[in-house]
Amino acid sequence: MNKREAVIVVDYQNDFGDKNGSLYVSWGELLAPRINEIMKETKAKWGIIITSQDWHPSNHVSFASNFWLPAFSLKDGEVKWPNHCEAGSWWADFIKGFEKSLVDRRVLKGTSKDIDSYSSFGGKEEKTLLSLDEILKEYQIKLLKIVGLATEYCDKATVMDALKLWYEVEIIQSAIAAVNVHPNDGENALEEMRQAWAKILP
Ligand code: VGL
Ligand code: ZN
Repeated sequence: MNKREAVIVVDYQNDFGDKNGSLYVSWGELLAPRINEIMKETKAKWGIIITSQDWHPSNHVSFASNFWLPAFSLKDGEVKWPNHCEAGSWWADFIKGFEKSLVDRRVLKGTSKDIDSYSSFGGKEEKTLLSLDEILKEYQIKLLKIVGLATEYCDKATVMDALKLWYEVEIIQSAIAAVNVHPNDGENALEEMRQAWAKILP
């Protein structure tokens, strides 16, 4: 039998995929058909689909506005972002065209004021408070297919955590996109993931 697999759809949310989103990732909204296709392939093999969502309070530690700093400034070596993905807002909802009816489980992350998590593994399911790792163990999942946004932040952090937890990891290049605050950030992140033994698939 094949290894049980899951698709992790990372932060496929309006703030990253709407042209007026505060952290718009170019082409982000165009990934929906490809992400849907990957989800269907996995479901056909009895795999499961899990989403993560950035879900921040308005006083969140990652927001530049809470330090009276301009967006994208560095503080203690970390990027401070424009306000994004505020819990319950339309901006935190899934991007149009994404087939949310295929989703089995949802985790939310960055939900408390002082804690941020780029990685989906920092997320918890709202009702059960189960972590992503606990959910995956429940289904005996061994192989993860990572899709969603953005390549060099939440995708990379999720891939690195997954590898540390001994999952087999595939990242699907046609189903991710980079913010590119600096021009080659996306490319560099892919190279780092490759060197950490993630499989990069077209
Ligand atoms: C993300 C910046 C801030 C992401 C989340 O989903 O990649 N990037 N919060
Ligand atoms: Zn965030």
